[in-house]
Amino acid sequence: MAYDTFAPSQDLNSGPFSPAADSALWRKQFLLGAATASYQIEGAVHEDGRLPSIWDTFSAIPGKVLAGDTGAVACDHYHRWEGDFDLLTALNFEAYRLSIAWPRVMDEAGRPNQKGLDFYKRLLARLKEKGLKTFVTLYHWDLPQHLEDRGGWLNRDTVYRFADYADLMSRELAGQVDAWMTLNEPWCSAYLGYGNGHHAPGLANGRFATQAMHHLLLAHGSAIPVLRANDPASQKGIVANVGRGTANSASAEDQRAAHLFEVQHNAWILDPLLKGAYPEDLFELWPGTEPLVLDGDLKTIAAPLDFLGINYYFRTNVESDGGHGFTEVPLEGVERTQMGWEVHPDGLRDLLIGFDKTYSNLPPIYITENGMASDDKVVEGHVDDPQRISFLKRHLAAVDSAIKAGVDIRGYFVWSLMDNFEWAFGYERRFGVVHVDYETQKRTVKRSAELIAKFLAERRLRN
Ligand code: IFM
Repeated sequence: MAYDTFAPSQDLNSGPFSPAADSALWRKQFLLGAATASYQIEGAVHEDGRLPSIWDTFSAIPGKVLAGDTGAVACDHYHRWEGDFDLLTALNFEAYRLSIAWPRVMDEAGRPNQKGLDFYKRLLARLKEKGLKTFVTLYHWDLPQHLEDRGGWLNRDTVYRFADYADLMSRELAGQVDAWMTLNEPWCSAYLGYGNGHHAPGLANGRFATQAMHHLLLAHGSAIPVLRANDPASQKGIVANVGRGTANSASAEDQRAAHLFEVQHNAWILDPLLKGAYPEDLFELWPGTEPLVLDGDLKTIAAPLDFLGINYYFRTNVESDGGHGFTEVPLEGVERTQMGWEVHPDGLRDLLIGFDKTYSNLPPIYITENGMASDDKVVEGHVDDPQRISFLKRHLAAVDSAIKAGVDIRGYFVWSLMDNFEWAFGYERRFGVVHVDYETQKRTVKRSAELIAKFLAERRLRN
């Protein structure tokens, strides 16, 4: 597929990674970190008692992942984490977001796997020694396969298993975690995993998607009081990926289509979390897919949050499909990334300001992921990634303008610390600020990371 290319200007290529002088990003309290996820970096899928996850199963099926890639080795972070953490500090990051692999820490009977627990204890202890804030996601898509064999997120029992898992982890890791996130991007787990089958476990049924979403959100809501009881000093939240939808024309039908796009991508998750109800429009879009909701479920889901994690990547331009839905109309001549995703920083600002208006109880926000993939190459020991530098600058400026408009945003995590297993796209798509050579596992700091490190060093001196 050919995408509109990005032409780097001298300024974007080598200019300072410096927010404006009056930017909130200079404040010490605004956290700047890097994010990763277990299955995407750890590898070591058969070591120390780790059980198979749905991604081991799914990626082993021919045709599901580009080039037949799997997370079996990934960045070999399970063995190389010390060096990776040295990079984190060399780059002056102040916070690190990681996820725990559920199949590494619990066996089929729900008993702890000590070796798996010890791995994460060592990681968190080292991060604390280095003075980094620790943000820990409990579920970043690697469901134990034995739970999927019993219906996965379609089975209400998985909700209770998740609460047990949250209980174990928060008892074991209490005091080592600054912020817990129950789920990463339930939209992807539900829609891509059970609605269109692009992700594990690969099921494709609209009714499954809404039921899986309900159970995911219920698992989140059931875990929050458990986390509060076991680890009271930490913050508790959830991470939602949000999408900006814009209308292809000013017609009422296309405006409605853009609204429905955002209902499907954002309100589907944020309304139950923050209003205790699913948006009615959702079922206009997908008639007959209402999930089975038991008394009290929505109250559980709407448990108060200490923060909301927002992941943002791109905008989608849509028009009415002539019925109750929308179809994408890709814009011509716009800048895109290696994923084909449009670069649209204003979408982030507009969504943040919109959420602040829509939800009177919107908790403080962390941007828990933002970044882009490019086809980065090591040339004479260096990786030039001008588009990423420009992308990050513009998205940080969008965050800053949302803060200036009154949105309470406390931090930003770049996705990702290093190139990694990009799910159905395997290793081809490189999101890292550190390059990984998958043959040798050599890490090379990209130019974008050098500039972030410079900015953070300067900020440290000023504060
Ligand atoms: O790599 C993913 C991550 O696991 C979840 N959020 C989006 C990223 C880029 O696709």
